[in-house]
Parts: sequence; C-alpha cells; structure tokens
Amino acid sequence: MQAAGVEHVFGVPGDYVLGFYQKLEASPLRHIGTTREETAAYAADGYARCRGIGALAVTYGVGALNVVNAIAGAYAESSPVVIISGAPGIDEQRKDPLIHHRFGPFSFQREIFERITCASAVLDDPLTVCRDIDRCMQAARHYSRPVYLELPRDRLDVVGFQVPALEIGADDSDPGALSEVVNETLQRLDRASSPVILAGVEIHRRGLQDILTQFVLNACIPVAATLTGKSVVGERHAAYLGIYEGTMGPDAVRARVEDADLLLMLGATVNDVDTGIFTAQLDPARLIHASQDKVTIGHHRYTDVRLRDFLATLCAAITPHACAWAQRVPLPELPAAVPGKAMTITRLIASLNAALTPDMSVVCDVGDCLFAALDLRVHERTHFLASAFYTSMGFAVPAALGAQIALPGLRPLILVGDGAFQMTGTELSTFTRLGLDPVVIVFNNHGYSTERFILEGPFNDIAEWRYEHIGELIGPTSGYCAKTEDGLEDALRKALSTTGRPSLINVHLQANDASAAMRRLAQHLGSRVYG
Ligand SMILES: Cc1ncc(C[n+]2csc(CCOP(=O)(O)OP(=O)(O)O)c2C)c(N)n1
Ligand SMILES: [Mg+2]
Repeated sequence: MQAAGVEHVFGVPGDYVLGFYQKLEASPLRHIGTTREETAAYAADGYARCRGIGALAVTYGVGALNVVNAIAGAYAESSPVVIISGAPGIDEQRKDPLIHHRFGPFSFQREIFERITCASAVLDDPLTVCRDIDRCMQAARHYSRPVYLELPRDRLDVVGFQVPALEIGADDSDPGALSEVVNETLQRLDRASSPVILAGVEIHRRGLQDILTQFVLNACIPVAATLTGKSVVGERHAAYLGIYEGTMGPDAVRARVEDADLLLMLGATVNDVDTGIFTAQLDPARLIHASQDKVTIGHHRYTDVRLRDFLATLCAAITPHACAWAQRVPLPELPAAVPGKAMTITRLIASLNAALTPDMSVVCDVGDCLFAALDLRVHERTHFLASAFYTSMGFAVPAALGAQIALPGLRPLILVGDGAFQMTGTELSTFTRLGLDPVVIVFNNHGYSTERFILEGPFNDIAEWRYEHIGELIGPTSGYCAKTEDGLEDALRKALSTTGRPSLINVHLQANDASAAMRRLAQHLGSRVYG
C-alpha cells in the first residue's frame, strides 16, 4: 500500500483486526482513528480522490458492514479505496462456531464486498497471498474502484511467498485507432466555428487535469464542466464557461454547450445528475465523446483508445482554434453587506466566492449546498469534492478529513446541510484532535429542503441543533451563528483568520429559500413524479 501512495489508514479497531493494527503501528503507515467506520470510509474516499488511492482497516461484521454504503458510493463514483477487514482465523472457522460479529456463513462478508469492489481476496494462503495483494492493488488503480482484502486474524504472522505479479491486461491504446481518431477529431475541430469542450469526472479520476488545461490553452476552445466533474479545470480560468447540467444548469452555459457546432466531451459520464435528469439536448451528429476506453464520433466508435492517450495526442497535435475564448461571465463584485439583512442562499454563495482563496479546496455534501455550488468558482489546482452522483448525505465532513490529511496544504471549505451534518458532523472531532482547520458552513434551512421542494410534509422536519456550540462537546472549535449579511461577513473573516482548529458557521436560511438550480430540479421532479 505504501508503494502505491498510501500513508494513512483510517478506521476503528476491533478484536479481529487488532493484530493488524499492532503491525500498522510498527509500520511507516499512520492510523487515523475516526468516530465510526462509515466516516473512515468517506475519509479514505476523500483521500483517494486527492492522492490516487486511500485505505481503511476495520473489524469483521460490525465494522465492515458499517462501510457498505460509503464503499458502494466509492464504487459508483470511481474512487480507489482499499478496504482491509479483519476476520475470524481460518482455524477458528473450521468448527463453525457461533462467535461474535458473525451474521451467517463466514463467506457472506466477502460476497457482499465482491459486489461493490472491482477485486477482492481472502488472504489465507501463503502461496498466493502476495500475488493476490498485488492483483487487488493493481485493479484499484486500473479500474479506479475500491478493492477488498480480508485478513483472517491467525494468518497475520504467516510469511507469504513472493510470486511475480500478474499483469491485469494491456493498458495501451491501439496505435492505429488512436491516430485515426485523433486525425478525425482534428479535422472536425478545424471545420467547426463554435466548438466547446465538456469535461467530466473521468478527467479527475485518471489524473488528467493538467493535460486538459494544456489542451484548452493549446486549442483555444472554451470549456464547461459537468457537476460530477466540477473543478477538473480551474473555475477561474479565462476559458471556463461554468457547469453544464441540462435544464438544471445556468442558461448561459446550456446555450453555449447545446448550440456548439462541435461538442468535445472529455471523460464526461452520461448520468441523470450531469444531464439534468436527462434534459440535456446533445445532438449526436455534433458530438465527439471520449470516455475511459473508447471515443464515439457521431454514430461510429473507436474502441481501445484510452482517454489519457487521446487527450495527450490531441493536445500535442492541435493548433489554436480561431474562435476566441468564452465571452466569460466574470464573478460579479460582492455588494457591501447590508447590516441586519437576512441571509439568503444566493448571498451566501456570493460571499463564499469572494472569500475563497487558492489554498482552499471545497468539499460539498448533498442537498441545496450542492445545487448552489454550481455557482461557486474554485481556484486553479484545487479540488471540488462531492458525492455528486451517488449523492449520499454525510459525505462532506469525513471526506474533507481525508482530503486535508492527503493534501495538508489545502484547507477544506466544507459545505453541508443541517440534515447531512446531523448524520456525520461529529467527525469534526477528529479534525479537532489532529489540530486541522477546515471551515464548515452549515446551510441551516431547518430540515430536508431538497425533499421539501419535491413533497412537503412533517417527515422533512429535523431537530434544531445549535451547531455553533459543537466545540463544547468535541473540543477546540470556533463556532459562529450567522443570520444576516453582515453577520456572515464577520464570521467568515474570523473563521478564515483562525488556523489550527476547525471553524463552523451556522448560517440561518429560510426553509423555503432555494438555489436557482434546486428550483429548476424541484420543478422538474415534481412535475415528473407527482404531476
Ligand atoms: C444517506 C441519504 N439518505 C437520504 C437521502 C435523501 N435525501 C437527499 S437530499 C435530502 C435532504 C438533505 O437535507 P440537508 O442536508 O439539510 O440539505 P437540504 O436539502 O436541506 O439543503 C435527503 C433526505 C440521501 N441522499 N442520502
Ligand atoms: Mg437542510
């Protein structure tokens, strides 16, 4: 794992994994204890999105089953996380005893994880163990998805045989297909008068952000991003148009993307989030779509062409396009705060845009903060991390923990709804313990607003917490309550100048205040589901 780039392993101990924890302590890897296993998995996911791989170690049954949702999310969102689970010893299992944490045949746990990982192994055989570990680590990188390693506790001291690793399969492009598809793309780009690039999440997962930026510079073509791919290109770059999300995204971006006479989709996935519940109007005849292993042009397809090779070859061969960069919509100046004026979500995002600095990443939860974040512009070379496709509430606070440990130079700005904060916000405790200093913005709209906008009912009400007092429970944390424009400015200024401990701002919003994107979504879902 260390060779693959892992320096930290998240998790909660338990007797089936204690022996491994002891070995971990004696190794160069550092264990980061979390408040529960699910948050360890989100943290490992956040770490993996920043470093290229992340890891967690948990105990059998109770620990491992606690990470199923978060790992399913990592699988759905292509994040390479290594799950190590302790297990009853092989000798212990032989007599089929009823031992604690057991919930059926001993194989059940592996069978569950087989469905949500791209490779798995039970490390019970010294003859194959090294090859199995190598195979899983290779698979995690190759497929950019989680892998599962089960470690029977009585096999910890067994010495494995070093066997050469098996190669997972060729990772190169077919040279003939590559040159043909690049030539056809160049010709089409040459003929186009208003081409646009739409960049997506696979650019991030394959670490191609720098080549993409270079390509945008070389080609002189404006670029939009999908929501799941947000921040693959610096959002303050002159060529950046904004987020495209069908009818849910800003109209100006939608017009540029849908009216382009050639749309070059790079690593963009076609899911309901990124297409605004399939409201995207993208004409296949004007489309070149490069995904991880193939490029589709109009109605024909080149297989065995890797995204990396396609982009790199195109980048080297492209000549600057005649069309100027976007008539870019600059960030509007933030009007001075009006003392006593109640906060709105629009004002909140505008204030955050003004406050963001190049040394901050943004980690965003599900809910209106995610929709509102469409209008947030992160800086060059930083990250916007979110569970934007799988959309599991509770992702942001723990994922930011992994992100800040992976990249200590980037301070996370965490955007989280009050409902989602109640799920995993107590993980802030671990930041406090480690002296890390995220700035948490609780979008406190008094309940499950996203659901309210689809169908109102008492089931969307939640308890009103005094979030800013969390420090009294978890230790040094600066808490602020912001109800007005000037109150927020004041709190943001104080939070940003406080380092070495988390800051949290409880921003009070009206329950019926919603971002423009959420209004569009609610209107669409409402009419489709209930209309
Ligand atoms: C783990 C999980 N449970 C339930 C949902 C369904 N869900 C989506 S948004 C939402 C409400 C989120 O509330 P909050 O965090 O306060 O954000 P808001 O919508 O109020 O902005 C719910 C319950 C989900 N996405 N994830
Ligand atoms: Mg809420």
